[in-house]
Amino acid sequence: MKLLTFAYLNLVFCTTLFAQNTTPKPYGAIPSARQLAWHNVELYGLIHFTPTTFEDKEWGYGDADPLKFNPREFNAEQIVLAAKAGGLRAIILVAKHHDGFALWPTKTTSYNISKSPYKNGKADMVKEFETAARKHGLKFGVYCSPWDRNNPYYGTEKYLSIYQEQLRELYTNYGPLFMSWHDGANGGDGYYGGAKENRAIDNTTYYDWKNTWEITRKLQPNANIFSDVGPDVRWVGNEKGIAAATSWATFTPMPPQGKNVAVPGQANYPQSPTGIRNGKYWMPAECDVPLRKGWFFHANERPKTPEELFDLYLKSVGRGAGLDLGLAPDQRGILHEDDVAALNKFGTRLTKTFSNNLATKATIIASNIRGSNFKTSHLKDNNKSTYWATNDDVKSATISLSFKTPITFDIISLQEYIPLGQRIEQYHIEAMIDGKWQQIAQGESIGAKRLIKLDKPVSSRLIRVKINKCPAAITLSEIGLFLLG
Ligand code: FUL
Ligand code: CA
Repeated sequence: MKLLTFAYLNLVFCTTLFAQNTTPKPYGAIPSARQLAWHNVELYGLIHFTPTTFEDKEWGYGDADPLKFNPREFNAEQIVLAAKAGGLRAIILVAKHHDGFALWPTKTTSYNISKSPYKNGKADMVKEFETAARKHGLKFGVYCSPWDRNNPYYGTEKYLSIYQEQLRELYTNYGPLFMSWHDGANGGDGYYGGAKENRAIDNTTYYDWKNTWEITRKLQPNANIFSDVGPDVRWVGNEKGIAAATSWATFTPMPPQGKNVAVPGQANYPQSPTGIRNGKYWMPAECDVPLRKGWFFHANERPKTPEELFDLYLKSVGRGAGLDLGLAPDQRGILHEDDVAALNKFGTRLTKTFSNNLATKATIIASNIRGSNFKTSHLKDNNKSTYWATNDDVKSATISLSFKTPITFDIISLQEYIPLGQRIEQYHIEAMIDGKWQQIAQGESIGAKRLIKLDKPVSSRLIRVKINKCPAAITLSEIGLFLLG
């Protein structure tokens, strides 16, 4: 009995001494609840459809006759369903582009949908998109261009209150928004109520972003504000749809030389694709890219192929960023058949590939386990909120996966437990091939998700993930091994 008590006490002592069952301390900047919800979306769409579509332009001058905006077959559900088939989990509607035409019956300007023949001027297209998106389980967001080439007051103080009122209308009448998207193009030539002139603004002060974004926070507290400089989601710095191979979700927006504030339109672009290791804020990148060449529909352009889209997915979502795919309805008011087909094939490929995680069949052991709350089975339970972690002083570790029979895979997926920050700085992956350990992949950043596509499929019974460098206890919430479908 005495011996047993001693053994028991010893066990308790050792467990408390060596195993840490408490949550690791966060490292660096961490995501807010609204940003975590954004990370779950991963893939979404950006819809451009205004009179500009009927002019075959990319930037409407602001003088298009609203009578031109007459999409006879407009069908928000067709567009939303095509997006959904492509694996998109949300859509952002350009409610007003640079041409200034509002797709909703705004009180702020007469240049809006009520002047178009569509539904005899009785329509609200923002509502139609919102309703269709929610009906099919997609989140909804809006883009309202700060630059307005139609508005006679653009450039004056009065326009700022018009713009802010437009945001208020959009934030009040269309349910909870997952994103409020702000482009950085502002100032230049335009129609401006007939003035037809060039109007320059000082973009460091004109839009009063601090107070303008207060409106977002107040009316849509869960909406992620996107711009060149965040504050929730930053522009990746290109419109190619790709983040850098090493990508950090942290960022410190910096003013360009000679300026003292960082605002949309003049961000620190060189570091946008990579982010900044140990940057001050959690500010993950969004990779925006149109499905076709332009953001608006042009009959002479073709959609990207499903293969190209999958590659972009690997280089955006697979680098911890979001992929925002531009969808351009044509003059009928629906997505072209070719776009529907491309989205459909892309979506099928995503489902086929990622629905079968071969790692779930593995026995997984790790060189260190923080405690029973952080066991290795958490790495394959298809649940981002459970994770494996090491003790505080263990900053490199090996996770070994063994299978009864060899598995064949060509995509590796790793996910950090990001509520505690982006921690891992270097890793490599090995597989036992022909009786020898061979390195099959290596990299630096992981973050929300890392997808690594191998040049050719690997067949093996033993795979190990080595985390070589981490400034704090390591956390990993999921490991996936997939074969391209
Ligand atoms: C840019 C705009 O100038 C383009 O027209 C497009 O809307 C793109 C998504 O954002 O800043
Ligand atoms: Ca998990």
